[in-house]
Amino acid sequence: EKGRWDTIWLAGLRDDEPDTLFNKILAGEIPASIVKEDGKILAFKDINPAAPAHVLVIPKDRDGLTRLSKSTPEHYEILGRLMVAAGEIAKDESLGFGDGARIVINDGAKAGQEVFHLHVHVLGGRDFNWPPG
Ligand code: IU
Repeated sequence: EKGRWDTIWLAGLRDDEPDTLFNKILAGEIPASIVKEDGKILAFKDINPAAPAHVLVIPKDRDGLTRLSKSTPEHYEILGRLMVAAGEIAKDESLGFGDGARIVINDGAKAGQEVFHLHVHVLGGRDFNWPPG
């Protein structure tokens, strides 16, 4: 079976950080419920949802983006794609989103980041508090 890497040009060439489990999802080696995909991004349901609707949006090529604070102007394009995809998902009623979503990036372990492959959390289907915990 063909892996998802097939669509990724120059994948990982600028990135020598350790792989994460998200690479196995990208490779189709562990199952994920995929809700959106194009050549650059993948969105899938969080395996341990923190809200009735909880989707993660990731770049297929991590390209050094273990966390958001590693981003540089070279990442403008992929970061825009991630944000637009997150906004589209956030209004998708078929996924359980309604009027309002919490869109979160945890940057670093202290902020709760566990998987060091940049991901945008799109949470919905309930009310959210501010400030976040
Ligand atoms: P965090 O921002 O790094 O804490 O978020 C990681 C998320 O990835 C967390 O919500 C996990 O439930 C989720 N996740 C997943 O959906 N599938 C996986 O195989 C793994 C983590 I590993």
